[in-house]
Amino acid sequence: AKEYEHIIVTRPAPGVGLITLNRPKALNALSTPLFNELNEAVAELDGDKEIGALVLTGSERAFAAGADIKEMKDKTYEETYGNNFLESWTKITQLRKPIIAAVSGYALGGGCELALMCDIILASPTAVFGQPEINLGVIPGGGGTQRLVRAIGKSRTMELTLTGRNFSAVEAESWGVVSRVVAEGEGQVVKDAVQMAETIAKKGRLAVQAGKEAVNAAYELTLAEGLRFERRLFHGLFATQDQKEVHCPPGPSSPVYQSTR
Ligand code: CO8
Repeated sequence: AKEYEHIIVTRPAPGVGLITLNRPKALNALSTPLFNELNEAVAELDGDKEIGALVLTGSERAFAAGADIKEMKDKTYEETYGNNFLESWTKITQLRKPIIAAVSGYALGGGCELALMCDIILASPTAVFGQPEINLGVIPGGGGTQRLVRAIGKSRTMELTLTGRNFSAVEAESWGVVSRVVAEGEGQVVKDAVQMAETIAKKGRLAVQAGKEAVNAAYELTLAEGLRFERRLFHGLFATQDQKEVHCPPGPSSPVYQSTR
């Protein structure tokens, strides 16, 4: 496997790629060099036939404590607008395969936004989310205001964006930001995320890709358009080998489901 400076890429289970952010001294602060590596690793895993799902994680202490304040603080308007700063930080949203964020510790600012770019978020009880950008005289720039509104509504998003207060794993779960909070314990959130990724990796690849595409379409289309889009993808899956291999309802007598990937 390729060696990177800011991330570690491993394959902890069949069909699963695990990317670990690895800037421990800076609590995984996000920078353009880090995203260059992340984008390269994600593109490689997305194109790898052996891989069916990805997990993105940080350390016990921090998923990511936001954009690197040291890199950002002296930037000018000309540099940010002129060079479309952050444009390369959202490539992960173009991934075809599912990606699960396994969040432990701080997921602040860009860290929270990076988790929100993933398809599923699992949180450790220690997870702390927040959009503290207002304290730095800016606002979220990686989709926080938009993705949070869709996840938790306007009033809560306004409160979080305008006060900059953090929110806990329990709040994140009760609001639906994360799909669940896992049991306590070091490494537990990564273990659970890898297990979930392994489950997904065993399903028919085209069906998984279509499922992700359909759910994401719900963010952008009207209900009528979304329903038609879903139906068309559903119809299309009847052309796949995977669909032909499942003949009867699940149960003790059903044939073993072999995905063609
Ligand atoms: N950038 C750079 N370095 C950081 C960052 C950061 N965001 N966060 C922490 N660090 C560094 C600290 O400077 C410190 O380094 P050193 O030891 O060299 O001084 C080290 O990490 C450890 O941090 P602390 O000593 O502060 O650790 P504490 O446990 O006392 O505090 C906190 C942890 C509460 C997380 C604290 O570090 C903190 O408040 N960090 C900043 C959080 C923040 O404001 N983040 C938002 C940044 S703005 C942003 O993200 C814009 C989003 C852009 C879009 C991104 C799209 C994906």
